Amino acid sequence: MAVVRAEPYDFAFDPAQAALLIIDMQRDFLEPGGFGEMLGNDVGQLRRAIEPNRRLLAAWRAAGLPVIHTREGHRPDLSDLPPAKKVRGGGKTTIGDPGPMGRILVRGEAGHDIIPELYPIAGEPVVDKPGKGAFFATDLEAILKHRGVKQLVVTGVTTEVCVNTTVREANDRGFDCLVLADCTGSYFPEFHAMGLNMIKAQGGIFGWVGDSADLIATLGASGMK
Ligand code: C5J
Repeated sequence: MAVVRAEPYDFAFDPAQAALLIIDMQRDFLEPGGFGEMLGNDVGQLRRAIEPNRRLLAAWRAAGLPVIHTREGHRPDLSDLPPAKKVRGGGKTTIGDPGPMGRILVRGEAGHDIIPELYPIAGEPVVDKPGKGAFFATDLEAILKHRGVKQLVVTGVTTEVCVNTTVREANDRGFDCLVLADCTGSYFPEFHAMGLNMIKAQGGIFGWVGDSADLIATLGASGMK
């Protein structure tokens, strides 16, 4: 057991029971010219999380600990896309329509895939999820259970949407979540801050919030790097 500095109090990190869960670091959300930018969002707000994630992923892989990636998206026939999600926002271009990097949020399309900087390697499961939460309609819980995982280090985008939803789902299932502030991001800085506040409020009602440098130092100090 090692201690990682976090809020609202230090996180008792047990590498034997921990997995890194990287949420939706997909090209359409993060890359200039993608769907996120097409909607008028500043992708720079998300891109600042790439380098901290890249450093953490390298240290985590070097320590030999499990990594799981998620992608938000739908089957090409859109049979798993709720009609309400299809029309939400009332935009001209919605999920499943042709977008700048292929059909928007459709599995197999370029924009749906994970950015090259954090691309999964062999042995790292990729969980394709139709919703915001990574546990809804996926086999994530089974994957974690079979590997004996009880703690999740959670990173990715966006802080207030898919990261927050997943952390809440994980918390209700009995997982301890450490969310890394510098490895998460939102198009809206105020939502990023508030999304993290909501996790760590009331004595860590959904989990802990920390920083990648402290976790990497802990990985190094315990001889796992
Ligand atoms: C995620 C979204 N990944 N903001 N999706 O947060 O729609």
